[in-house]
Amino acid sequence: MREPRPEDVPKPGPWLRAADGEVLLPSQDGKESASALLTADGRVLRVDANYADVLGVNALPDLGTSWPDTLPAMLIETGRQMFDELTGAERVDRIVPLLASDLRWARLRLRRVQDLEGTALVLVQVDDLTSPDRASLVAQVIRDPLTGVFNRRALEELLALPGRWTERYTGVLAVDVRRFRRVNDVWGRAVGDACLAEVARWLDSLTADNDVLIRLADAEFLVLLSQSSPVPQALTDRPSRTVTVGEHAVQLSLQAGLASSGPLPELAARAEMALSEAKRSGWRTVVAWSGSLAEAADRAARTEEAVQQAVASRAETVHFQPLLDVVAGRVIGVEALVRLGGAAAGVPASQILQASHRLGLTPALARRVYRQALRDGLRLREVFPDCQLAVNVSREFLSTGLAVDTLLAAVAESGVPSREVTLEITEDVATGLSAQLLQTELAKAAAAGLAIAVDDFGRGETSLALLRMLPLAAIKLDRSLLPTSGDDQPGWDFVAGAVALLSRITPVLVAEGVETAEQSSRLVELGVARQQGFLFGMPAPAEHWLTHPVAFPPPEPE
Ligand code: G
Ligand code: MN
Repeated sequence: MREPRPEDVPKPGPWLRAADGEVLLPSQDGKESASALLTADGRVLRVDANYADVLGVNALPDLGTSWPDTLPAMLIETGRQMFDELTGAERVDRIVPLLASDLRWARLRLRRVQDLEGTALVLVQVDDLTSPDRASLVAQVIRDPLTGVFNRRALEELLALPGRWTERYTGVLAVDVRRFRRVNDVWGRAVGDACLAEVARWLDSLTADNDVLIRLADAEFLVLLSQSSPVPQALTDRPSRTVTVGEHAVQLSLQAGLASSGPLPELAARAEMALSEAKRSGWRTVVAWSGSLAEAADRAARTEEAVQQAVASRAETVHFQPLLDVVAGRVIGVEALVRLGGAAAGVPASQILQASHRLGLTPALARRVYRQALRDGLRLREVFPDCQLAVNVSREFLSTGLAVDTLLAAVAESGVPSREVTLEITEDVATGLSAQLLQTELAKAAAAGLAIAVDDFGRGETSLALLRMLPLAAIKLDRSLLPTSGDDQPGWDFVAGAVALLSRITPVLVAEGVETAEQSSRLVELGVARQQGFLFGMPAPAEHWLTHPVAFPPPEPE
Protein backbone atom coordinates (compact mmCIF):
# COMPACT_ATOMS: atom_id res chain seq x y z
CA MET A 1 0.00 0.00 0.00
CA ARG A 2 1.17 3.52 -0.71
CA GLU A 3 -0.05 7.10 -0.81
CA PRO A 4 -2.12 8.09 -3.87
CA ARG A 5 -0.30 9.63 -6.80
CA PRO A 6 -1.86 11.85 -9.43
CA GLU A 7 -1.57 9.22 -12.16
CA ASP A 8 -3.82 6.91 -10.13
CA VAL A 9 -6.72 9.24 -10.66
CA PRO A 10 -8.65 7.55 -13.45
CA LYS A 11 -10.52 9.37 -16.06
CA PRO A 12 -13.09 6.65 -16.84
CA GLY A 13 -14.33 9.02 -19.46
CA PRO A 14 -16.34 8.62 -22.63
CA TRP A 15 -13.91 5.98 -23.75
CA LEU A 16 -15.78 3.37 -21.68
CA ARG A 17 -18.80 1.68 -23.08
CA ALA A 18 -21.23 -0.71 -21.46
CA ALA A 19 -22.64 -3.71 -23.34
CA ASP A 20 -25.86 -1.89 -24.14
CA GLY A 21 -23.85 0.84 -25.87
CA GLU A 22 -24.26 3.36 -23.09
CA VAL A 23 -21.32 5.72 -22.86
CA LEU A 24 -20.13 6.12 -19.29
CA LEU A 25 -19.37 9.59 -18.03
CA PRO A 26 -16.40 10.41 -15.83
CA SER A 27 -17.03 9.70 -12.18
CA GLN A 28 -17.33 12.61 -9.80
CA ASP A 29 -14.83 12.98 -7.05
CA GLY A 30 -16.36 13.43 -3.65
CA LYS A 31 -16.91 11.84 -0.29
CA GLU A 32 -19.77 9.66 -1.40
CA SER A 33 -18.69 7.94 -4.62
CA ALA A 34 -15.53 6.52 -6.11
CA SER A 35 -14.67 4.12 -8.88
CA ALA A 36 -11.98 1.71 -10.01
CA LEU A 37 -11.24 0.16 -13.36
CA LEU A 38 -10.23 -3.50 -13.50
CA THR A 39 -8.92 -5.85 -16.12
CA ALA A 40 -11.35 -8.52 -17.22
CA ASP A 41 -9.74 -10.92 -14.76
CA GLY A 42 -10.14 -8.49 -11.88
CA ARG A 43 -6.80 -6.71 -11.44
CA VAL A 44 -6.76 -3.02 -10.62
CA LEU A 45 -5.88 -0.78 -13.56
CA ARG A 46 -6.83 2.56 -12.08
CA VAL A 47 -8.57 3.86 -8.96
CA ASP A 48 -10.08 7.20 -7.99
CA ALA A 49 -8.05 9.19 -5.50
CA ASN A 50 -10.94 8.99 -2.98
CA TYR A 51 -11.44 5.23 -3.43
CA ALA A 52 -9.79 4.45 -0.09
CA ASP A 53 -11.76 7.14 1.79
CA VAL A 54 -15.13 6.06 0.51
CA LEU A 55 -14.42 2.44 1.43
CA GLY A 56 -12.86 3.34 4.76
CA VAL A 57 -9.56 1.56 4.09
CA ASN A 58 -6.18 3.01 5.00
CA ALA A 59 -4.44 3.39 1.67
CA LEU A 60 -4.97 3.12 -2.04
CA PRO A 61 -4.29 -0.32 -3.50
CA ASP A 62 -1.29 -1.05 -5.70
CA LEU A 63 -2.08 -1.32 -9.35
CA GLY A 64 -2.34 -4.94 -10.35
CA THR A 65 -3.89 -5.97 -7.02
CA SER A 66 -6.70 -8.50 -7.26
CA TRP A 67 -9.80 -6.35 -6.74
CA PRO A 68 -11.45 -8.13 -3.76
CA ASP A 69 -8.23 -7.54 -1.80
CA THR A 70 -8.74 -3.77 -2.12
CA LEU A 71 -11.86 -4.02 0.04
CA PRO A 72 -12.07 -3.81 3.83
CA ALA A 73 -11.31 -7.24 5.30
CA MET A 74 -14.92 -8.03 6.14
CA LEU A 75 -15.95 -7.59 2.50
CA ILE A 76 -13.20 -9.54 0.74
CA GLU A 77 -15.31 -12.68 0.60
CA THR A 78 -18.33 -10.72 -0.62
CA GLY A 79 -16.14 -9.08 -3.26
CA ARG A 80 -14.98 -12.47 -4.51
CA GLN A 81 -18.54 -13.70 -4.73
CA MET A 82 -19.59 -10.61 -6.65
CA PHE A 83 -16.77 -11.00 -9.10
CA ASP A 84 -17.71 -14.64 -9.64
CA GLU A 85 -21.32 -13.66 -10.25
CA LEU A 86 -20.13 -11.25 -12.93
CA THR A 87 -19.05 -14.21 -15.05
CA GLY A 88 -22.68 -14.82 -15.88
CA ALA A 89 -23.98 -11.26 -15.81
CA GLU A 90 -23.43 -7.81 -17.28
CA ARG A 91 -23.60 -6.19 -13.85
CA VAL A 92 -23.72 -7.10 -10.19
CA ASP A 93 -25.02 -4.73 -7.58
CA ARG A 94 -24.99 -5.10 -3.78
CA ILE A 95 -25.49 -3.05 -0.67
CA VAL A 96 -23.09 -4.02 2.08
CA PRO A 97 -22.38 -2.99 5.67
CA LEU A 98 -18.97 -1.61 6.58
CA LEU A 99 -18.17 -2.03 10.23
CA ALA A 100 -15.33 0.37 10.84
CA SER A 101 -15.39 2.60 13.92
CA ASP A 102 -19.10 2.93 13.33
CA LEU A 103 -21.63 1.25 11.07
CA ARG A 104 -21.53 2.48 7.48
CA TRP A 105 -23.20 1.23 4.33
CA ALA A 106 -21.92 1.10 0.78
CA ARG A 107 -23.30 0.13 -2.57
CA LEU A 108 -20.87 -1.87 -4.68
CA ARG A 109 -21.50 -2.10 -8.39
CA LEU A 110 -19.52 -4.16 -10.88
CA ARG A 111 -20.14 -3.68 -14.54
CA ARG A 112 -18.67 -5.15 -17.73
CA VAL A 113 -17.42 -2.42 -20.06
CA GLN A 114 -15.11 -2.00 -23.06
CA ASP A 115 -12.65 0.69 -23.91
CA LEU A 116 -12.58 2.23 -27.41
CA GLU A 117 -10.25 -0.49 -28.68
CA GLY A 118 -12.79 -3.06 -27.57
CA THR A 119 -10.77 -4.39 -24.63
CA ALA A 120 -13.02 -5.98 -22.03
CA LEU A 121 -12.74 -4.30 -18.63
CA VAL A 122 -14.68 -4.16 -15.39
CA LEU A 123 -15.83 -0.90 -13.84
CA VAL A 124 -16.32 -0.81 -10.06
CA GLN A 125 -18.44 1.94 -8.53
CA VAL A 126 -18.66 2.48 -4.78
CA ASP A 127 -21.30 4.71 -3.20
CA ASP A 128 -21.44 5.57 0.46
CA LEU A 129 -25.06 5.23 1.61
CA THR A 130 -24.48 5.88 5.28
CA SER A 131 -25.97 9.31 5.73
CA PRO A 132 -29.62 9.10 6.74
CA ASP A 133 -30.13 12.31 4.78
CA ARG A 134 -29.44 10.55 1.53
CA ALA A 135 -32.83 10.54 -0.02
CA SER A 136 -31.86 8.33 -2.94
CA LEU A 137 -33.98 5.28 -3.60
CA VAL A 138 -30.90 3.12 -3.27
CA ALA A 139 -30.29 4.31 0.27
CA GLN A 140 -33.90 3.44 1.06
CA VAL A 141 -33.13 -0.21 0.41
CA ILE A 142 -31.65 -0.45 3.88
CA ARG A 143 -33.88 2.11 5.58
CA ASP A 144 -37.45 1.97 6.68
CA PRO A 145 -39.22 4.81 4.87
CA LEU A 146 -41.61 5.51 7.74
CA THR A 147 -39.14 5.90 10.59
CA GLY A 148 -35.82 6.36 8.79
CA VAL A 149 -34.14 3.68 10.91
CA PHE A 150 -32.55 0.60 9.39
CA ASN A 151 -34.86 -2.11 8.11
CA ARG A 152 -34.95 -5.87 8.00
CA ARG A 153 -32.81 -6.00 4.87
CA ALA A 154 -30.08 -4.09 6.71
CA LEU A 155 -30.32 -6.60 9.56
CA GLU A 156 -29.96 -9.50 7.16
CA GLU A 157 -26.80 -8.00 5.66
CA LEU A 158 -25.37 -7.54 9.13
CA LEU A 159 -26.28 -11.07 10.15
CA ALA A 160 -24.51 -12.36 7.04
CA LEU A 161 -21.18 -10.79 8.08
CA PRO A 162 -18.57 -13.16 9.48
CA GLY A 163 -19.02 -13.44 13.26
CA ARG A 164 -15.91 -11.63 14.39
CA TRP A 165 -17.06 -8.40 12.76
CA THR A 166 -20.24 -8.33 14.74
CA GLU A 167 -18.70 -9.19 18.11
CA ARG A 168 -19.07 -5.56 19.05
CA TYR A 169 -22.78 -6.23 19.54
CA THR A 170 -22.90 -7.95 22.89
CA GLY A 171 -26.64 -8.16 23.11
CA VAL A 172 -29.87 -7.69 21.21
CA LEU A 173 -33.07 -6.16 22.51
CA ALA A 174 -36.31 -6.92 20.65
CA VAL A 175 -38.93 -4.27 21.40
CA ASP A 176 -42.64 -4.15 20.66
CA VAL A 177 -45.42 -1.72 21.44
CA ARG A 178 -48.12 -3.24 23.63
CA ARG A 179 -51.41 -3.73 21.85
CA PHE A 180 -50.31 -1.61 18.94
CA ARG A 181 -53.09 -2.99 16.75
CA ARG A 182 -55.51 -1.13 18.93
CA VAL A 183 -53.86 2.19 18.11
CA ASN A 184 -54.50 1.52 14.43
CA ASP A 185 -57.99 0.23 15.10
CA VAL A 186 -59.05 3.08 17.36
CA TRP A 187 -57.31 6.09 15.83
CA GLY A 188 -56.54 4.91 12.30
CA ARG A 189 -53.37 4.12 10.39
CA ALA A 190 -52.17 7.70 10.07
CA VAL A 191 -52.03 8.09 13.84
CA GLY A 192 -50.49 4.62 14.09
CA ASP A 193 -47.74 5.62 11.67
CA ALA A 194 -47.05 8.83 13.57
CA CYS A 195 -46.77 6.81 16.77
CA LEU A 196 -44.29 4.43 15.16
CA ALA A 197 -42.11 7.31 14.02
CA GLU A 198 -42.28 8.58 17.58
CA VAL A 199 -41.30 5.19 19.00
CA ALA A 200 -38.30 5.12 16.64
CA ARG A 201 -37.22 8.58 17.88
CA TRP A 202 -37.80 7.48 21.47
CA LEU A 203 -35.66 4.36 21.08
CA ASP A 204 -33.04 6.28 19.14
CA SER A 205 -32.78 8.80 21.96
CA LEU A 206 -31.99 5.95 24.38
CA THR A 207 -29.27 4.35 22.28
CA ALA A 208 -25.53 4.68 22.72
CA ASP A 209 -23.42 5.75 19.73
CA ASN A 210 -22.61 2.26 18.54
CA ASP A 211 -26.07 0.76 19.09
CA VAL A 212 -27.97 0.01 15.91
CA LEU A 213 -31.72 0.53 15.71
CA ILE A 214 -33.71 -1.54 13.24
CA ARG A 215 -37.41 -1.70 12.50
CA LEU A 216 -38.37 -5.28 11.81
CA ALA A 217 -42.08 -5.15 11.14
CA ASP A 218 -45.16 -3.30 12.36
CA ALA A 219 -44.33 -2.04 15.81
CA GLU A 220 -41.39 -4.36 16.36
CA PHE A 221 -37.86 -3.00 16.60
CA LEU A 222 -34.48 -4.57 17.29
CA VAL A 223 -31.63 -2.79 18.99
CA LEU A 224 -28.17 -4.26 18.46
CA LEU A 225 -26.53 -3.36 21.73
CA SER A 226 -22.94 -2.26 22.07
CA GLN A 227 -21.08 -2.98 25.31
CA SER A 228 -22.90 -1.42 28.28
CA SER A 229 -25.70 0.03 26.19
CA PRO A 230 -28.16 1.94 28.38
CA VAL A 231 -31.26 0.86 26.43
CA PRO A 232 -32.39 -2.23 28.42
CA GLN A 233 -32.18 -0.40 31.74
CA ALA A 234 -33.81 2.72 30.36
CA LEU A 235 -36.77 0.69 29.11
CA THR A 236 -37.06 -1.24 32.35
CA ASP A 237 -37.17 2.03 34.27
CA ARG A 238 -39.56 3.79 32.00
CA PRO A 239 -41.46 1.65 29.49
CA SER A 240 -44.38 4.02 28.85
CA ARG A 241 -44.89 7.40 27.28
CA THR A 242 -47.73 9.53 26.10
CA VAL A 243 -47.36 10.57 22.49
CA THR A 244 -49.35 13.44 21.12
CA VAL A 245 -50.50 13.17 17.53
CA GLY A 246 -52.73 16.04 16.44
CA GLU A 247 -55.39 16.24 19.12
CA HIS A 248 -54.87 12.63 20.26
CA ALA A 249 -52.83 11.74 23.30
CA VAL A 250 -51.84 8.12 22.84
CA GLN A 251 -50.38 6.14 25.69
CA LEU A 252 -47.65 3.86 24.35
CA SER A 253 -46.09 1.12 26.42
CA LEU A 254 -43.15 -1.00 25.31
CA GLN A 255 -42.24 -4.61 26.03
CA ALA A 256 -38.92 -6.19 25.24
CA GLY A 257 -36.92 -9.41 25.04
CA LEU A 258 -33.22 -9.31 25.86
CA ALA A 259 -30.50 -11.71 24.76
CA SER A 260 -26.90 -11.26 25.77
CA SER A 261 -23.68 -13.04 24.87
CA GLY A 262 -23.53 -15.16 21.76
CA PRO A 263 -23.15 -14.70 18.03
CA LEU A 264 -25.35 -12.02 16.51
CA PRO A 265 -27.77 -14.26 14.57
CA GLU A 266 -28.51 -16.27 17.70
CA LEU A 267 -28.88 -13.13 19.78
CA ALA A 268 -31.47 -11.75 17.40
CA ALA A 269 -33.51 -14.95 17.39
CA ARG A 270 -33.31 -15.28 21.18
CA ALA A 271 -34.31 -11.69 21.78
CA GLU A 272 -37.42 -12.25 19.67
CA MET A 273 -38.21 -15.43 21.58
CA ALA A 274 -37.89 -13.57 24.88
CA LEU A 275 -40.13 -10.82 23.51
CA SER A 276 -42.80 -13.41 22.67
CA GLU A 277 -42.63 -14.56 26.27
CA ALA A 278 -43.04 -10.98 27.51
CA LYS A 279 -46.10 -10.61 25.30
CA ARG A 280 -47.53 -13.93 26.41
CA SER A 281 -47.17 -12.89 30.02
CA GLY A 282 -48.89 -9.60 29.33
CA TRP A 283 -47.48 -7.72 32.29
CA ARG A 284 -43.71 -8.20 31.97
CA THR A 285 -41.63 -5.35 30.53
CA VAL A 286 -38.19 -6.83 29.75
CA VAL A 287 -37.79 -10.60 29.66
CA ALA A 288 -34.28 -12.03 29.47
CA TRP A 289 -33.75 -15.06 27.28
CA SER A 290 -32.91 -18.35 29.02
CA GLY A 291 -32.40 -21.95 27.98
CA SER A 292 -35.69 -23.04 29.48
CA LEU A 293 -37.52 -20.46 27.37
CA ALA A 294 -35.93 -22.01 24.31
CA GLU A 295 -36.96 -25.50 25.36
CA ALA A 296 -40.53 -24.44 25.97
CA ALA A 297 -40.69 -22.62 22.65
CA ASP A 298 -39.20 -25.61 20.90
CA ARG A 299 -41.71 -27.96 22.46
CA ALA A 300 -44.60 -25.66 21.63
CA ALA A 301 -43.39 -25.36 18.04
CA ARG A 302 -43.08 -29.12 17.68
CA THR A 303 -46.55 -29.64 19.14
CA GLU A 304 -48.04 -27.05 16.81
CA GLU A 305 -46.37 -28.58 13.81
CA ALA A 306 -47.53 -32.06 14.77
CA VAL A 307 -51.09 -30.88 15.41
CA GLN A 308 -51.15 -28.95 12.15
CA GLN A 309 -50.05 -32.03 10.21
CA ALA A 310 -52.39 -34.36 12.04
CA VAL A 311 -55.43 -32.13 11.57
CA ALA A 312 -54.57 -31.53 7.90
CA SER A 313 -54.38 -35.26 7.29
CA ARG A 314 -57.52 -35.85 9.33
CA ALA A 315 -55.67 -38.14 11.70
CA GLU A 316 -58.16 -37.61 14.51
CA THR A 317 -60.08 -40.47 16.06
CA VAL A 318 -62.64 -40.53 18.82
CA HIS A 319 -62.28 -42.89 21.77
CA PHE A 320 -64.87 -43.67 24.40
CA GLN A 321 -64.58 -44.39 28.10
CA PRO A 322 -67.52 -45.80 30.06
CA LEU A 323 -68.97 -44.25 33.19
CA LEU A 324 -70.59 -46.65 35.64
CA ASP A 325 -72.99 -46.74 38.50
CA VAL A 326 -71.16 -49.43 40.42
CA VAL A 327 -73.99 -49.92 42.94
CA ALA A 328 -76.80 -50.24 40.39
CA GLY A 329 -74.43 -52.37 38.34
CA ARG A 330 -74.78 -50.66 34.99
CA VAL A 331 -73.10 -48.39 32.52
CA ILE A 332 -74.74 -44.97 32.70
CA GLY A 333 -72.61 -43.04 30.25
CA VAL A 334 -69.73 -42.90 27.82
CA GLU A 335 -67.35 -40.01 27.43
CA ALA A 336 -66.01 -39.21 23.96
CA LEU A 337 -62.33 -38.25 23.94
CA VAL A 338 -60.42 -36.99 20.91
CA ARG A 339 -57.14 -38.62 19.98
CA LEU A 340 -54.79 -37.37 17.29
CA GLY A 341 -52.71 -39.92 15.44
CA GLY A 342 -49.89 -39.34 12.99
CA ALA A 343 -47.31 -36.80 14.05
CA ALA A 344 -49.37 -35.78 17.07
CA ALA A 345 -49.79 -39.27 18.56
CA GLY A 346 -49.09 -39.08 22.27
CA VAL A 347 -49.59 -35.34 22.60
CA PRO A 348 -51.91 -34.76 25.60
CA ALA A 349 -55.43 -33.64 24.73
CA SER A 350 -55.11 -30.32 26.54
CA GLN A 351 -52.05 -29.40 24.46
CA ILE A 352 -53.77 -30.49 21.26
CA LEU A 353 -56.69 -28.22 22.04
CA GLN A 354 -54.52 -25.22 22.81
CA ALA A 355 -52.34 -25.70 19.76
CA SER A 356 -55.27 -26.19 17.41
CA HIS A 357 -56.84 -23.06 18.85
CA ARG A 358 -53.70 -20.99 18.24
CA LEU A 359 -53.53 -22.37 14.71
CA GLY A 360 -57.17 -21.50 13.99
CA LEU A 361 -57.98 -25.17 13.36
CA THR A 362 -60.39 -25.70 16.24
CA PRO A 363 -63.74 -25.02 14.53
CA ALA A 364 -63.03 -27.45 11.69
CA LEU A 365 -61.50 -30.08 13.95
CA ALA A 366 -64.32 -29.82 16.49
CA ARG A 367 -66.98 -30.14 13.82
CA ARG A 368 -65.48 -33.39 12.61
CA VAL A 369 -64.87 -34.72 16.13
CA TYR A 370 -68.41 -33.96 17.30
CA ARG A 371 -69.89 -35.62 14.21
CA GLN A 372 -67.75 -38.68 14.71
CA ALA A 373 -68.52 -38.81 18.44
CA LEU A 374 -72.26 -38.67 17.80
CA ARG A 375 -72.22 -41.10 14.90
CA ASP A 376 -70.31 -43.64 17.01
CA GLY A 377 -72.35 -42.72 20.07
CA LEU A 378 -75.49 -43.75 18.21
CA ARG A 379 -74.00 -47.17 17.49
CA LEU A 380 -72.89 -47.58 21.11
CA ARG A 381 -76.51 -47.34 22.21
CA GLU A 382 -76.83 -50.98 21.10
CA VAL A 383 -74.47 -52.11 23.85
CA PHE A 384 -75.03 -49.26 26.32
CA PRO A 385 -78.77 -48.47 26.29
CA ASP A 386 -80.00 -45.47 28.26
CA CYS A 387 -76.60 -43.88 28.39
CA GLN A 388 -75.53 -40.26 28.48
CA LEU A 389 -73.03 -39.48 25.75
CA ALA A 390 -70.55 -36.93 27.11
CA VAL A 391 -68.62 -34.61 24.77
CA ASN A 392 -65.84 -32.28 25.97
CA VAL A 393 -65.92 -28.65 24.90
CA SER A 394 -62.70 -26.75 25.49
CA ARG A 395 -62.48 -23.32 26.97
CA GLU A 396 -60.70 -22.20 23.79
CA PHE A 397 -63.55 -23.37 21.59
CA LEU A 398 -66.20 -21.90 23.89
CA SER A 399 -64.43 -18.56 23.64
CA THR A 400 -65.16 -18.46 19.89
CA GLY A 401 -68.92 -18.49 20.51
CA LEU A 402 -69.21 -21.27 17.90
CA ALA A 403 -68.95 -24.30 20.16
CA VAL A 404 -72.53 -24.85 21.24
CA ASP A 405 -73.97 -24.27 17.78
CA THR A 406 -71.43 -26.69 16.33
CA LEU A 407 -72.31 -29.35 18.87
CA LEU A 408 -76.06 -28.84 18.50
CA ALA A 409 -75.75 -29.17 14.72
CA ALA A 410 -73.88 -32.46 15.12
CA VAL A 411 -76.48 -33.71 17.59
CA ALA A 412 -79.36 -32.81 15.29
CA GLU A 413 -77.69 -34.50 12.35
CA SER A 414 -76.96 -37.70 14.29
CA GLY A 415 -80.40 -38.57 15.54
CA VAL A 416 -79.19 -38.96 19.15
CA PRO A 417 -81.84 -37.27 21.35
CA SER A 418 -80.31 -34.07 22.73
CA ARG A 419 -81.33 -34.92 26.31
CA GLU A 420 -78.99 -37.92 26.08
CA VAL A 421 -76.00 -35.71 25.36
CA THR A 422 -73.85 -34.13 28.07
CA LEU A 423 -71.62 -31.16 27.36
CA GLU A 424 -68.54 -31.31 29.60
CA ILE A 425 -66.70 -28.12 30.38
CA THR A 426 -63.67 -27.80 32.58
CA GLU A 427 -63.91 -25.45 35.53
CA ASP A 428 -61.13 -23.30 34.04
CA VAL A 429 -63.76 -21.78 31.75
CA ALA A 430 -64.28 -19.39 34.65
CA THR A 431 -60.97 -17.77 33.73
CA GLY A 432 -60.30 -16.26 30.36
CA LEU A 433 -63.91 -16.29 29.23
CA SER A 434 -66.45 -13.56 29.75
CA ALA A 435 -69.15 -14.63 32.18
CA GLN A 436 -71.72 -13.29 29.77
CA LEU A 437 -70.50 -15.37 26.83
CA LEU A 438 -70.36 -18.43 29.04
CA GLN A 439 -73.87 -17.93 30.37
CA THR A 440 -75.35 -17.25 26.94
CA GLU A 441 -73.71 -20.29 25.41
CA LEU A 442 -74.58 -22.67 28.22
CA ALA A 443 -78.14 -21.37 28.48
CA LYS A 444 -78.49 -22.10 24.77
CA ALA A 445 -77.19 -25.63 25.29
CA ALA A 446 -79.47 -26.21 28.28
CA ALA A 447 -82.48 -24.85 26.40
CA ALA A 448 -81.78 -27.35 23.61
CA GLY A 449 -81.89 -30.12 26.19
CA LEU A 450 -78.20 -30.86 26.71
CA ALA A 451 -76.99 -31.73 30.20
CA ILE A 452 -74.03 -29.65 31.40
CA ALA A 453 -71.28 -31.18 33.49
CA VAL A 454 -68.24 -29.58 35.06
CA ASP A 455 -65.20 -31.75 34.44
CA ASP A 456 -61.91 -32.06 36.35
CA PHE A 457 -63.39 -30.35 39.39
CA GLY A 458 -60.76 -29.42 41.93
CA ARG A 459 -57.77 -29.35 39.61
CA GLY A 460 -57.77 -25.81 38.28
CA GLU A 461 -59.37 -22.62 39.42
CA THR A 462 -62.33 -23.95 41.31
CA SER A 463 -65.05 -21.34 41.30
CA LEU A 464 -68.07 -21.91 43.47
CA ALA A 465 -69.51 -18.66 42.17
CA LEU A 466 -69.39 -20.14 38.69
CA LEU A 467 -71.02 -23.38 39.76
CA ARG A 468 -73.89 -21.46 41.26
CA MET A 469 -74.47 -19.56 38.07
CA LEU A 470 -74.49 -22.53 35.69
CA PRO A 471 -77.38 -24.79 34.69
CA LEU A 472 -75.51 -27.70 36.20
CA ALA A 473 -76.39 -31.40 35.70
CA ALA A 474 -73.21 -33.04 37.03
CA ILE A 475 -69.81 -32.48 38.57
CA LYS A 476 -66.85 -34.76 37.92
CA LEU A 477 -64.33 -34.82 40.73
CA ASP A 478 -60.82 -34.59 39.33
CA ARG A 479 -58.69 -37.69 39.59
CA SER A 480 -55.87 -35.78 41.26
CA LEU A 481 -58.01 -35.63 44.42
CA LEU A 482 -58.28 -39.42 44.70
CA PRO A 483 -55.75 -40.90 47.12
CA THR A 484 -53.79 -43.77 45.61
CA SER A 485 -53.53 -45.60 48.92
CA GLY A 486 -56.25 -46.66 51.35
CA ASP A 487 -53.97 -45.60 54.22
CA ASP A 488 -54.00 -41.98 53.17
CA GLN A 489 -56.53 -40.96 55.81
CA PRO A 490 -56.10 -37.18 55.37
CA GLY A 491 -56.55 -37.68 51.62
CA TRP A 492 -59.77 -39.63 52.12
CA ASP A 493 -61.01 -37.10 54.68
CA PHE A 494 -60.49 -34.46 52.03
CA VAL A 495 -62.51 -36.47 49.51
CA ALA A 496 -65.25 -36.95 52.13
CA GLY A 497 -65.39 -33.21 52.71
CA ALA A 498 -65.50 -32.41 49.01
CA VAL A 499 -68.22 -35.03 48.48
CA ALA A 500 -70.31 -33.57 51.33
CA LEU A 501 -70.17 -30.15 49.71
CA LEU A 502 -70.56 -31.21 46.10
CA SER A 503 -73.42 -33.65 46.63
CA ARG A 504 -75.45 -30.76 48.01
CA ILE A 505 -74.80 -28.53 45.02
CA THR A 506 -75.06 -30.92 42.07
CA PRO A 507 -77.68 -33.49 41.11
CA VAL A 508 -74.97 -35.94 39.99
CA LEU A 509 -71.47 -36.41 41.37
CA VAL A 510 -68.97 -38.56 39.49
CA ALA A 511 -65.51 -39.68 40.59
CA GLU A 512 -62.91 -39.71 37.81
CA GLY A 513 -59.67 -41.63 37.49
CA VAL A 514 -60.71 -44.68 39.51
CA GLU A 515 -57.88 -47.16 39.02
CA THR A 516 -58.19 -49.63 41.90
CA ALA A 517 -60.98 -51.69 43.44
CA GLU A 518 -60.07 -50.20 46.79
CA GLN A 519 -60.64 -46.66 45.53
CA SER A 520 -63.93 -47.76 44.05
CA SER A 521 -65.28 -49.26 47.26
CA ARG A 522 -64.05 -46.35 49.42
CA LEU A 523 -65.94 -44.02 47.10
CA VAL A 524 -69.08 -46.13 47.40
CA GLU A 525 -68.77 -45.88 51.18
CA LEU A 526 -68.67 -42.11 50.77
CA GLY A 527 -71.82 -42.26 48.67
CA VAL A 528 -70.19 -41.83 45.24
CA ALA A 529 -71.48 -44.71 43.16
CA ARG A 530 -70.92 -43.06 39.80
CA GLN A 531 -67.38 -43.72 38.72
CA GLN A 532 -65.13 -43.61 35.68
CA GLY A 533 -61.52 -44.77 35.29
CA PHE A 534 -59.02 -47.30 34.04
CA LEU A 535 -60.44 -49.86 36.50
CA PHE A 536 -63.53 -50.18 34.31
CA GLY A 537 -61.94 -49.46 30.97
CA MET A 538 -59.40 -47.37 29.14
CA PRO A 539 -60.66 -44.99 26.47
CA ALA A 540 -61.04 -47.08 23.30
CA PRO A 541 -62.63 -46.78 19.85
CA ALA A 542 -66.34 -47.59 19.54
CA GLU A 543 -65.49 -50.90 17.80
CA HIS A 544 -63.82 -52.07 20.97
CA TRP A 545 -66.90 -51.49 23.11
CA LEU A 546 -69.15 -53.08 20.50
CA THR A 547 -67.24 -56.33 20.90
CA HIS A 548 -65.85 -56.26 24.45
CA PRO A 549 -67.87 -56.04 27.67
CA VAL A 550 -67.02 -53.46 30.31
CA ALA A 551 -64.97 -54.86 33.20
CA PHE A 552 -67.95 -54.85 35.52
CA PRO A 553 -68.61 -55.36 38.32
CA PRO A 554 -65.07 -54.68 39.49
CA PRO A 555 -63.44 -57.38 41.54
CA GLU A 556 -63.95 -56.85 45.26
CA PRO A 557 -60.88 -55.80 47.22
CA GLU A 558 -59.19 -58.60 49.18
O1 G B 1 -60.32 -33.99 31.49
P1 G B 1 -61.01 -35.28 31.24
O2 G B 1 -61.61 -35.89 32.46
O3 G B 1 -61.98 -35.19 30.09
O4 G B 1 -59.85 -36.25 30.79
C1 G B 1 -60.03 -37.56 30.49
C2 G B 1 -58.65 -38.14 30.40
O5 G B 1 -58.36 -38.81 31.59
C3 G B 1 -58.50 -39.10 29.26
O6 G B 1 -57.44 -38.69 28.46
C4 G B 1 -58.23 -40.41 29.93
O7 G B 1 -57.25 -41.13 29.22
C5 G B 1 -57.74 -40.03 31.29
N1 G B 1 -58.18 -41.03 32.27
C6 G B 1 -59.36 -41.65 32.32
N2 G B 1 -59.41 -42.53 33.36
C7 G B 1 -58.23 -42.46 33.99
C8 G B 1 -57.65 -43.12 35.12
O8 G B 1 -58.25 -43.98 35.76
N3 G B 1 -56.39 -42.76 35.46
C9 G B 1 -55.69 -41.84 34.78
N4 G B 1 -54.44 -41.52 35.17
N5 G B 1 -56.19 -41.19 33.69
C10 G B 1 -57.44 -41.50 33.29
MN1 MN C 1 -64.10 -35.01 30.36
